[in-house]
Amino acid sequence: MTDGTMPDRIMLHIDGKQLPAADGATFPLHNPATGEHMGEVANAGAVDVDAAVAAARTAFEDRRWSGMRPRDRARILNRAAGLLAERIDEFARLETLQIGRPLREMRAQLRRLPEWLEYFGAVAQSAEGTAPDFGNGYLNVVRRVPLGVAGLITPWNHPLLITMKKLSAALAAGNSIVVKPSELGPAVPAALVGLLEEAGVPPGVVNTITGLGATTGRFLSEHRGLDKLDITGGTETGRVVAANAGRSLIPVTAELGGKAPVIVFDDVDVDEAVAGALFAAFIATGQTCVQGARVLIAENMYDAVVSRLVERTRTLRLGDPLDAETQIGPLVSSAQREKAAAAVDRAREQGAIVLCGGRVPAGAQYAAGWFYEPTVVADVTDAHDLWYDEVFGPVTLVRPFRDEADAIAQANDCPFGLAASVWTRDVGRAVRVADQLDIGIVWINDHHRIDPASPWGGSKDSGIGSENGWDSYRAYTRTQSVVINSAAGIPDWFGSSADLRYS
Ligand code: TXE
Repeated sequence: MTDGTMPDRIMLHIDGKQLPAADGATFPLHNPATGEHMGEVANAGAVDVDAAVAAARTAFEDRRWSGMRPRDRARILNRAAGLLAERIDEFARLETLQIGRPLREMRAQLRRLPEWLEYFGAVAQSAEGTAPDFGNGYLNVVRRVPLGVAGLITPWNHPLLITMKKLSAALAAGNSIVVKPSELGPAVPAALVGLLEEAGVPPGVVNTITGLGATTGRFLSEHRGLDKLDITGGTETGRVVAANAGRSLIPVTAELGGKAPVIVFDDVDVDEAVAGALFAAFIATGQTCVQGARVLIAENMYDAVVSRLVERTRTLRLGDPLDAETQIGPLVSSAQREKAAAAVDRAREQGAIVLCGGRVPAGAQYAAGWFYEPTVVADVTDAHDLWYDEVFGPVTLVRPFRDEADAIAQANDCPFGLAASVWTRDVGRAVRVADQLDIGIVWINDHHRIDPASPWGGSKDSGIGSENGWDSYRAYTRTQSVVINSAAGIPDWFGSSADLRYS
């Protein structure tokens, strides 16, 4: 439970109980806008991870949740959706305090989240098995059964949204869960467990272990008591977690980095294209895996779009993320700001031109937080690091393209393949371009849009599998094939008259 103020202590939640780490270890949580120390977070060690996995295993095996009818699970998930809807403002405030994203963004995002619980509750109720034709004398029933215990490792950039995407599919399918939220955004995922239990999810079914990636995250992903790993994070972390899943021979879903192109054709209005590019590039201070990080513009309108984009980028309002007028908050941490600043400095060194931003803003109000000006970089070539590397901050680049084929080639020239947006009024062109992009999510005349029913995942270094939709529900189940002999007598293979059905 929360009233929107940050608790002094964020605890582990294991088997329905709020607990400190067994060895009492904690780590501090700082407000990224002010640098203020907000509280201490329990730092789970190996013993705590074992306890959380064991609680989830017991809950799974005694069938307190997995054995419930999908309809009854859905009823509880719907109740949780109702409770969450009542607490959006408190949760949004907590998200803003811990990660520095403007409150108006957090409110808009969190208002949608009850839909994930409702959607996956409905999926669970309508999921059906199959009955393949096995041949005469047999009935084959293929059921979908939950996997068991799922380990969810979540990041800081959308702490509740990403936890919710994974958790609602996993829970609806009947699994038990251990969540390891990011050390930079643990408060809301931790508060969510209490809300789920209040709605009727039995204790032990959802457990939260807060802690650092290199210790708690590693212990969880190496744990042999899991049946599935699901991570959103950086690509290198994803490789480590996927390798651990491989060692345990369990399935993994990984939603990792991105470098989304925003492809602007010359049949769109300059102001609309610029509004789209700003939205793509600077929501969440650019800290999203689908950030519009490469704005590719038809060469005959390049100058017009770039000058308007720079003009509008300069007017974005940086400031206190709790202020309703603020459009750009701080970055989440000093490390994240250093990463953005280093990427821009390197681009400068390599010959790119910084058109606006590219520095820490001046002013006393920014001194204590991790602010960085929204930045637009031009003249980036494919010999520059900025062309390929994910910055994960308020930095985008602009580059012209000659024609449709050149736009597609530039968009695909990327180690990542998570998302893209295509801006054009020509339907045929939109379809042709989408078809040739090796990219998991393609928006036409929009960006960032998400729905619980719509798959979310990428190709190449952007990960494996997808969140949302039926596929993600199925990825939290496995098949069990039940083959029923319907013959009148039991066959006797080694008897005097072997049954020909076996030959
Ligand atoms: O992510 P990490 P960080 C990218 C983005 C960002 C970079 C680093 O480019 O700059 O990653 O951010 C846990 N075993 N994205 O350091 O470390 C960690 O505790 C198991 C993209 O915050 O990948 C956290 O819970 N777990 C992205 C989660 O992994 C480990 C979102 C993600 O943290 C672990 C965030 C380990 N060895 C960052 N090491 C997106 N796709 O949206 C860390 N973790």
